[in-house]
Amino acid sequence: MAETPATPTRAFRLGVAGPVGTGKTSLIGLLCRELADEIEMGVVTNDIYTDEDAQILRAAGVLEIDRIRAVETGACPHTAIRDDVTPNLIAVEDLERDHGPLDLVLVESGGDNLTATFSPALVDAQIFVLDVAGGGDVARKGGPGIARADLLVVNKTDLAPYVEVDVERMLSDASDARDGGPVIGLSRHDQSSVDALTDWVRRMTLAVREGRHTPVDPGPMAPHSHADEDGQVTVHSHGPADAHDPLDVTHGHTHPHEHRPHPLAHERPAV
Ligand SMILES: Nc1nc2c(ncn2[C@@H]2O[C@H](COP(=O)(O)OP(=O)(O)OP(=O)(O)O)[C@@H](O)[C@H]2O)c(=O)[nH]1
Ligand SMILES: [Mg+2]
Repeated sequence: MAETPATPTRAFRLGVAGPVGTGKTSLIGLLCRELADEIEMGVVTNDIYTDEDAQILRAAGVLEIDRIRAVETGACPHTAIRDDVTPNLIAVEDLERDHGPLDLVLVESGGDNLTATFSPALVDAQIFVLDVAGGGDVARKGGPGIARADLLVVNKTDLAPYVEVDVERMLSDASDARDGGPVIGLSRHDQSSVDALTDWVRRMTLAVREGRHTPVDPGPMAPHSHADEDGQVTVHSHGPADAHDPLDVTHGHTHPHEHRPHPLAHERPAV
């Protein structure tokens, strides 16, 4: 894939966000296992205080160890993927310098709540991951990631019978919440669902490579709270990525007002 004349100067950056424990690292591990023989890949993980996710992926042996890099985000995992993306951009660029040319760099956000969205300044497209264990209603409840990520994955469908979730219903609710945007039900135990995911990633990688994909901002996160390292709980919101003044170091943390969705938020990607 790296030999095509239309090869862009940098890799396709694909973000993976979603609530804690829904299976973001597992999904990235699956993609590495399935695709690393055909495309050149790298991974950047974000954890609040550790590099645990990077270590899990390295231990799984799905990718050369040095192609998996960790960013420690500090108290608010959203900031690192939305407001100050510099540490992540540096990690991606270091990967490309050390192992390039790469076709695809996967960036995992720190797991948090339903509100996480990547800035288009960091990624070209994003996957939002839910799981059936979070409840069949979650997809219907919406949020910027559920509604407007480039792909919504409903993971761990194998667990549905144990948590009494009707997967078909959850998928159709998710599709409604996304105005028909792509939704994939996934289980690592169901190869056809893994194939659907890898097909989507292949098509998106090609679309980015051929200049057919325009990055879309799903919109800002809802106001939310975090306990800081000193135990203080701060409520804050993150603004539209394109409106962020990089010189304003207080942005998003001292004025907990809401922002309107980005004007491009309803455009659909090419695939
Ligand atoms: N049954 C089942 N379990 C899964 C599947 N995918 C992931 N898991 C399990 O879900 C748990 C959480 O998976 P992770 O991949 O660590 O989730 P995560 O979203 O990266 O978690 P954080 O980074 O901590 O937010 C692990 O125990 C996985 O083994 C699946 O398809 N089926
Ligand atoms: Mg993880």
